[in-house]
Amino acid sequence: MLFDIVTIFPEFFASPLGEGVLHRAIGGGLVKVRPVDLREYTTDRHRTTDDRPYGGGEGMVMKPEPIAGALTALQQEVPPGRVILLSPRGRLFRQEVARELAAEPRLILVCGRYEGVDERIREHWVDLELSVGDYVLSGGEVAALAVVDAVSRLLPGVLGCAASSARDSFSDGLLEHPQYTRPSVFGPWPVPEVLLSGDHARIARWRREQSLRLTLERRPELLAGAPLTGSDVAYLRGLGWEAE
Ligand code: 9D3
Repeated sequence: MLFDIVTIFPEFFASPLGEGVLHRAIGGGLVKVRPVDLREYTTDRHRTTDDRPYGGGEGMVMKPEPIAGALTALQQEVPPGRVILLSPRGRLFRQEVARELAAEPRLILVCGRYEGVDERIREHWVDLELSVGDYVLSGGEVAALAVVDAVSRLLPGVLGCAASSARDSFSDGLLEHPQYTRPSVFGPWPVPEVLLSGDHARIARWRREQSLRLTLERRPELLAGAPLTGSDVAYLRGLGWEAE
């Protein structure tokens, strides 16, 4: 899968793409990431990418011509990519969106800066607008990295079988159960006895109940979209859960 990232900070991506799972996926040829320097598509002496907003007001707006120039050049290549604008106004990027995007051969991610991009880019060039959450970032670059990372780990071969993304939290719609490793007693704190019991059915049930309890406590809205068994529902009701 190919990700093109249109940005005024192409160097931003070097270190995150040079470590860990993404680094190996790129090295193995499963993922290709190309930061595209927006300034290469400016035509003035100062390589200007932003300008003042019509109508007045604070801050600067990204000019349309360099972005349109970059997208025109990129879309000459085969296969064409879906153009995604990272923006605080976008659809919330969730695991479900990552799964949809993992089916594409190519994504072109456009990182905004300043107060935003000229609306005509959104209207005529952008296929999908994504936000990574309700907090203010300095620009789309950190969000673009989140998209590249979350989508890449869903591609066949990127994770080993042992780490398969099918077992990730969120793939079953619940928060993950607590994990422990050695030592079995750390200071005054022992590992829950059930995990040392060797009783795999009991361990599985304990983990499921922990997932359900944590999800009810911290993210109860997730329960409505999670596939729950009859015994899950019984357990949750015992904790006072009332499904709508
Ligand atoms: C003053 C109004 N602000 C909108 C909330 C302006 C503004 C703030 C920050 C406009 C752009 C930005 C830069 N942020 C992004 O480009 C961005 C973002 C984010 O800030 N939060 C969550 N997801 C994303 S994706 C791109």
